[in-house]
Amino acid sequence: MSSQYISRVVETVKKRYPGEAEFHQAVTEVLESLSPVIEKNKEIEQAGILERITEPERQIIFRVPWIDDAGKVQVNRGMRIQFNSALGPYKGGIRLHPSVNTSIIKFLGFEQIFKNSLTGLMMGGGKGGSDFDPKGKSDNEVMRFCQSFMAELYRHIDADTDVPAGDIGTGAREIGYMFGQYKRLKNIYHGILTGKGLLYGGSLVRTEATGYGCVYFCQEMLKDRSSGFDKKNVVISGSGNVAIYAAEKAMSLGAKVIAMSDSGGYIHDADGIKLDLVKKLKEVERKRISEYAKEVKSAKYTEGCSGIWTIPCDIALPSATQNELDEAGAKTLVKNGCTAVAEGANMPSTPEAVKVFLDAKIAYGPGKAANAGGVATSGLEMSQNSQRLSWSFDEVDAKLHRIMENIHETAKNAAKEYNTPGNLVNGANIAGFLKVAKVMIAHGVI
Ligand code: NDP
Ligand code: 2IT
Repeated sequence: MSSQYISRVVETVKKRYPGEAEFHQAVTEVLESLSPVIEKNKEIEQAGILERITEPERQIIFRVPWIDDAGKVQVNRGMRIQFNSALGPYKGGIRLHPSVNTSIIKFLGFEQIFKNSLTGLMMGGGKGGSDFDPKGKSDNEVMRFCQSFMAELYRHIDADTDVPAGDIGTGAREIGYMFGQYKRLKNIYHGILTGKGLLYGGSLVRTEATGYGCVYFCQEMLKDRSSGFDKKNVVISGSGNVAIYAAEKAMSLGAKVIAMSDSGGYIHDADGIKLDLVKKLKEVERKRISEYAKEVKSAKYTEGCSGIWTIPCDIALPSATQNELDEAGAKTLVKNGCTAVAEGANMPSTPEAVKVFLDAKIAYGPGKAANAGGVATSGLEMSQNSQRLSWSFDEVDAKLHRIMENIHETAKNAAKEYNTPGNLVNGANIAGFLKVAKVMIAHGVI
């Protein structure tokens, strides 16, 4: 009965949004976990919760025209998907990457509903973005794009309505330009974005939060196996915001990070990655990771991304992008002795890869649980903005740490309660979903 309900809703989503492969993947993965919950709570089907939770409350798609440095008019497509506001204002990042389309933003927005629910903070789920590519653009071009993007988006967001933040391609620079344009258009100075600079309302630890949080989550999984990060070899894909601070925290706990990557390829440094150099290359100079191997003798650069999973390691933290770790990669990781995978990125493992990890019974933390530290700290930034106060680094870090411990505990307990002990995919989906479903029922059919 419950599985018929689930297949019916999955089929409706596929029919309504043909060709949106990533969105279908995310919906299927979450809904397939929910069968025992729907069996036990009949009012979920009666209230049409699955039909409603898979349909965004609002989708805004808009033109973003801007003028490049050569004086030529460029046009990108901007969007914001306000997916679910049962638990609070829509909350989620803005992705700037040429691959952005409605499927990608919808999958991210859908995942965000359950992730935000797991944080225990009052935030709904949403996501936005554009197919604009910040790579190779001048600061002025990025500024003109961000101003044009916000010239439409400002109508649809507010501190208690929808609060965007960073994601791939959107960092401190882009958030600054977007904040400035919002303030100018609305003549209001308040927390309409998170990930803001520390001088204008940002929170300490937000920059580090997703990476640190991912490592805190992984630590909890390892504790259950009487293990930890000390002296472990760690492979991290990506070399952006999430990857860099996952590496920093893993190293501070005694691990050796031996590989990182970007969309061009990966570096393997058996002596341990020199993170200061990665930060300089990526955060300051915006260069390619291949430059690392030119400066460090012990490092080898290999073109292409998927090979990174062939490097033997104890712990893998995929922190670049969706579907970057496939079945072959997962099998190789397990064969080479990897005992823990915690996802810094959103949906980096394909469904086949997830199955390999679950079947092998290694510690596996899905993105919506393991990378929730970023949005959780965004929630803390919103709290500080509302109070007009700034908390210290240690205070925010301690709160983040506690939230990640709680998410792990919550997912673990839900997995146990619904008869799949140790399966944090089911646990995170069930726990994240139940809270939203109960509130949607309380709010009536809207
Ligand atoms: P950044 O833009 O800072 O870095 C992204 C990194 O991933 C870069 O190294 C980039 O390489 C690589 N990458 C991006 N797209 C691809 C691709 N198609 N193939 C291979 N590599 C790619 O983004 P973040 O670090 O912020 O985001 C990384 C992941 O973490 C994303 O999945 C994001 O959704 C997720 N996430 C981010 C949070 C945050 O707070 N920032 C919070 C929770 C999750 P290159 O430079 O060559 O493009
Ligand atoms: O995927 C994510 O959780 C983010 N990009 C962060 C969202 C946020 O609002 O901080």
